[in-house]
Amino acid sequence: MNRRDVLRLSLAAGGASVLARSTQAQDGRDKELLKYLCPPDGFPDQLSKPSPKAEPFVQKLEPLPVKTPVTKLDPPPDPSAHQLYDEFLPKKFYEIRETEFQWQYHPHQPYSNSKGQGVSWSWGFDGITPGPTYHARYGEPILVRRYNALPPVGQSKVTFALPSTTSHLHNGHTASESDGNPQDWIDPGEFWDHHYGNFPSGFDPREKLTTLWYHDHRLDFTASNVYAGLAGFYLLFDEQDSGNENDPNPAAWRLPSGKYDVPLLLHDVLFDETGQVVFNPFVTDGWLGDMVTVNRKIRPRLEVERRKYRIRILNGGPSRFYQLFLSSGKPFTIVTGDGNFQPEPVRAESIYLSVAQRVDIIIDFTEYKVGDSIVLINRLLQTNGKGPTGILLDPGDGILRFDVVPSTGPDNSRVPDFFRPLPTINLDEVKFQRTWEFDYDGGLWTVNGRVFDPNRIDAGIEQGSAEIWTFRNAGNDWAHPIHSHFTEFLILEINGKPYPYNAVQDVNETFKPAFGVNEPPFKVFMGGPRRDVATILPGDEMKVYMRWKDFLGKHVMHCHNVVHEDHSMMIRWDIVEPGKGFTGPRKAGEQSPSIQIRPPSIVSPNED
Ligand SMILES: [Cu+2]
Repeated sequence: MNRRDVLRLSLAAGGASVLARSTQAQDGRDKELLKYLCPPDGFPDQLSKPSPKAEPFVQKLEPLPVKTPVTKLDPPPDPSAHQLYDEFLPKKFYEIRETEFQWQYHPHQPYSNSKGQGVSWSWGFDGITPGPTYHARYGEPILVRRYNALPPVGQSKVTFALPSTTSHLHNGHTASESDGNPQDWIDPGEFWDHHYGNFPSGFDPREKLTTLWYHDHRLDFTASNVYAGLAGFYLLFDEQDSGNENDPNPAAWRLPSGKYDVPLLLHDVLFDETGQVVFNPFVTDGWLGDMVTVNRKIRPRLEVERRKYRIRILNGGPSRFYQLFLSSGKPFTIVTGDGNFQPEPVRAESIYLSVAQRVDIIIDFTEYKVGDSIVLINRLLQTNGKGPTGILLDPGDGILRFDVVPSTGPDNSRVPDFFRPLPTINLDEVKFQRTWEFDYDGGLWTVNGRVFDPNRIDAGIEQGSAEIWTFRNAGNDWAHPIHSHFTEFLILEINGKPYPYNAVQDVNETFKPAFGVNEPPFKVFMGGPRRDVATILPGDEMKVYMRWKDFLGKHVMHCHNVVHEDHSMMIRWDIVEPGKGFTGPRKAGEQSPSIQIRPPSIVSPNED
């Protein structure tokens, strides 16, 4: 009997579930009842009506605009509304508006009209999707005032999403009140101030991040609102990753910069025959589109000079996982995973990207000739929203074509051999060990058997402490990309095997025969030793180390298959004062997860 059977029996014994009784007559009646609880059976396969055809690689990808600051905000921000405001006084102010508009996904009909204008109703920031890119710097705090300028319910042309919004800076080291917590939504006509301190956790330079993104996080409507277009990039620079490949400062790494630093946001989208975006909120498995878009353009092409580029790839979801390759078969040079610089560049032929994961890669197009075309392809087969199959398609779907053109000047960019060390793991800081089991119960996605309640605190975490969390996927045919706000995961163990700290070649870590392939004949980068998305494939268990510094307040941890998050795979955790940590609800007889002694199963990777 597996754990889920146990759960069913225990529910039945308590009379709590109409789904768990066993007689056949009962089963029939329960099925009848089920239609009132769950989406009705017999939904057409969501991809049974494919999107209208769109010729690939016909539209040229243009650079995303960079957000510019304003001189002042009226009314001025309220310092008392923010933690550490005086310590991190904003040096720049921004205003951004969430708006509705018609977007051009593709220049041909039906995606555009006869005049060549895009017809797809969309949401975004300042009239575009993805929204403008923030270029932020460590040591330069900013304040972003975000207006909800969407039409009210009933007037919006995007009918599947809710014009009630909150904007999360994915993995910013951000105080609760500026984090875009799912509860902190605003309605049309309202605004919210986000204070971004742009300092590394605990002022530890090893905690610095680079490629972040912002996206809607509205309670119960994250999937629909992000899918409608509410997402964009937030890039952090410092004196090493300075954003200037000609930087005379000897500390600067001089990675490809400016127009040679290209963020790419992937979303898979389904369209109807008139070119409008289709989304069904009653499909709770997850949502797939058959048109992979890059910066909300269907299969574009990017002209690249024959020189080095930094390409930042983000999987914006809602539910698709990718396994990326280059059509040339050449390996990627990977420099970051989930916004964390790898200690050293990693070479791998393939990149595994679950929802919300990012990689920064360097492609040196001098390895190709002018006139060459190289296609970024996805080979991972996924047939429903629950998770990928593990089967690799041959040759796979082309997402983006790089067309090599002559270089226009010298390439002074470099790729250093070493970036920065990872933050240390100090097990003496550990106050609690907690286990989170991700499952599917009674038609909903659950964490430890419960659905999200924004008023229930599932973990009280002491400010300044560390904890060890275990993520367990109780299912055998779905995958969960687990994301916790505010702080990063340092991986300790995957499926009982110690994870090599400072792993330079983080490859093939969870591939197993049961998941479709034996040992793949190439290296796969799965995210690196430090990440903010812990992907647990069927049956996986991952043990991670995390530490919380600087702020107090409420945050969340959730599945970043955002359809799972909305239905309702999320927990609330709060950072509380030192010495006041606590556990969430416990089953009768269950021990407190707090520990006084070092867990015997784990040896600190810093020690030898
Ligand atoms: Cu999930």
